[in-house]
Amino acid sequence: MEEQEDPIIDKAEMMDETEDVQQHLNNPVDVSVKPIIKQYLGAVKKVKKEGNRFYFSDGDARVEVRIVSDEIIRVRLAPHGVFLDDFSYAVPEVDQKVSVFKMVELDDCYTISTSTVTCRVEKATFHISFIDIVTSVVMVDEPNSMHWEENVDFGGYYIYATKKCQDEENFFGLGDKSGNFNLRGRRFENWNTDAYSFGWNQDPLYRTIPFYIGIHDKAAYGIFFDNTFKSYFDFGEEDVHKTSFWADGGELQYYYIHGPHMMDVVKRYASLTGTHPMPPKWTLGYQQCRWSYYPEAKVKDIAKQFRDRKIPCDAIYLDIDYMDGYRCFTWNKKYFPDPRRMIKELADDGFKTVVMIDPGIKVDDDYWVFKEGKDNKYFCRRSDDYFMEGHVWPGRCQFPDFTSPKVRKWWGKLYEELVDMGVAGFWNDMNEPAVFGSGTFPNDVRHNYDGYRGSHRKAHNVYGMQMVRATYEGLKKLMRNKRPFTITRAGYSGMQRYASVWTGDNVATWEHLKIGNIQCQRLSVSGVPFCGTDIGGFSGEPDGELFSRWIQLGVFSPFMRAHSAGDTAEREPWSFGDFYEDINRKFIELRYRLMPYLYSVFWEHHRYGFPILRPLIMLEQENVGNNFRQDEFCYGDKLLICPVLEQGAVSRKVYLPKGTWYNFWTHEVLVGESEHEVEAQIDSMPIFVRAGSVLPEYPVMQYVDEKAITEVFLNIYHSDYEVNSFMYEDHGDTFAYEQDIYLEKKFTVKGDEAHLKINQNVAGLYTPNYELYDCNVIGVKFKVNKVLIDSKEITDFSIDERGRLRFKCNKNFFEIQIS
Ligand code: MIG
Repeated sequence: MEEQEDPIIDKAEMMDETEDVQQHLNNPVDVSVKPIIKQYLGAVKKVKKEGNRFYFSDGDARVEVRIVSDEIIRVRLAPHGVFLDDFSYAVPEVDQKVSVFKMVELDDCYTISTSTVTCRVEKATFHISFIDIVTSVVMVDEPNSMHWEENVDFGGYYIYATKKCQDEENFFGLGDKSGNFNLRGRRFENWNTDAYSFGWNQDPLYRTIPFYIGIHDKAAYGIFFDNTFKSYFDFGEEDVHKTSFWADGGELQYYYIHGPHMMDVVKRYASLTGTHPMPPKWTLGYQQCRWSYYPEAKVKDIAKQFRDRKIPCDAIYLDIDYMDGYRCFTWNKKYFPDPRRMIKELADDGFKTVVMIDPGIKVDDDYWVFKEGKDNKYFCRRSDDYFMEGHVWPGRCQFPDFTSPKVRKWWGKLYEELVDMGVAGFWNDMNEPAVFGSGTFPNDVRHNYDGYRGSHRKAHNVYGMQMVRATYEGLKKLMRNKRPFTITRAGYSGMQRYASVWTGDNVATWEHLKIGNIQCQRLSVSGVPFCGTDIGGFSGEPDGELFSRWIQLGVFSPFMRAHSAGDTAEREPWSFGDFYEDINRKFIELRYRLMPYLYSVFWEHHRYGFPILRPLIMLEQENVGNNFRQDEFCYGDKLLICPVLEQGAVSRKVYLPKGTWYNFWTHEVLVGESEHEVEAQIDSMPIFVRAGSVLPEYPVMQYVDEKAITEVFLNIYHSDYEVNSFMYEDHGDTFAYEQDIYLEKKFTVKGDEAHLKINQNVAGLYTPNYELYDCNVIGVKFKVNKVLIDSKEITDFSIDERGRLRFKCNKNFFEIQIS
């Protein structure tokens, strides 16, 4: 943080903090007699600057404007002058690098400007607006925007903020909603909920991400309302001219995040809340789950069928039935007499074992986990000091308070035996938290909240995130330098630092295929990259066609797992007969072929904050007016995916964004900014590759790292304009990348009617084992005479039956020239 000179604030009186607090304490609000009244900010009377924070006061209430970075500004409100402790589970560190900012007092307002944004505070009305210095796009408070109501039931305040909703404005984000991608015209609630068999537009669902992106006049900005209480967003539903957000408690605190591109906003939100660590590479493989595979013979049979049928698969899941009476961290010895041996045998065959762990701990004095939790007072208690008890799978249960650092530490260690046995991944379910009957905990349950104590009203939405955080942090220690793999159902902003997510209990319908497709895109732009749906649908029965279409989409879900409820018919890739089995195999194989690309895209997320899935509007922000082609998206920035979501479809309409695109299957070249009807028989799905891409490909394997790679295919797509591609490589399962042990390769492709040039730039400390690239150059526009690799002519090239120019070259090449 660079210290700034205090700007001159002539007329503003410096405020005396102690006096303010004292005044508030002397006049406590008597909630028993006071009717609910909305309270508003008066005119700005005092201003004070402290480092990168500016305090504005109307004499009683105070507003803090904090310059987080050149592009992020945080606003907080203290109704009676006293701010809450500055603690957040979402944002580990508020301040980022700030270069220069400056406050100026004008007749009617104060302005605080960084190099990109001006925040303006009106003296008379206390309205706050943000003006993008480059595009002049604004986000403006509505009259009486920030206000509050005393909460007579619980104490504290209901807090509100209202902004102007521009005529042409559209809204995106909020992570876990099940309707159209564009949120305009709708109101939402955030309260983590076990939403079994949820439907289109059902709200709330499992996760809370109080972050949205507004776009108008072709420019985007973001608002992150970092409040864990039950919160609400209204995007012009109640009043088409207003956007509001409010919460049932806590502090009115939000970050304004500057654009102007949606990608900028998403990346900056990631700079606040973090990105997903690099996952173990095998977790990008296909994963097979069911409620539940048991006993051991069944698990083994499933594994064997994958190998016999040559359908790649990396993981098999054990749902709750592997436990002894649903007691976490135990085994049902009847079903699994020797889990260590079984896990080893599965591992020898290339399968990782992933197991379920729930938060509910069975009340049973003979059960060590319960006893430890009880003796150490790790379980949540009610306001009258009785334990919070509820029924879940094991029967009567108590629940660890994961918002306590001590409890998290304990919980993390409980995984020791499972890790030692070789379990490779952990699946945390029911952590909304879900309780049979009542749904969740009562509001009065108390939580440690990392020392900032509070009731369940404050802790509910972070309970799941703190559970999986405890899991992740514990595993990280237990596994030494290996990458843990965790999956969570519930979460809050920032959960991506600890876990992947699945979208919960969806349904085997075509509508749910559509919901899931949008949901994953929405999670992606809301900071949660490693997401996927239960392929096939959790409840209900898909037919072969629906299952295959879901597998096809699933290839392009960052997390690819088939799952189904116990009362449904068998649900493996071969369950629908040979015809569909072949289609499913072909697409699961595609996932493995694309592995080096998928892994590189993950790195781009981890390192630079790019989302993995990029909705079409992220490519063409000008097309946001409606839900235009919300079913298409890019995986990374090279592959455009157009899933088939209609029963019986044999073709579909696609829109290709700006640029030149190759049909992945046929290599046909199409020019963008146009619509096309493309063939999409059941054994195919339209995929397009951006011209100029270098798409690395592995040979098909039955599981990740089955065989040592001896050659990597490079699919090089001719382009008339210069295009860069990236490829990332590392050990695949360690944290060595944090010590910079990885390789980042940059390929540049540029061609014309007579030439094509491919450059490679390699940076980093990792050395892959293979020596060669098997190059396939697609779309060369001329008859090839000469191929030069680092200025040396090679004669060993050919044109194959599909017109591709093929040759091998050393992986360290610098320049390939084709003419
Ligand atoms: O009450 O563990 O969403 O994936 O198979 C149901 C059994 C509990 C809900 C999860 C689902 C899982 C199931 N669980």
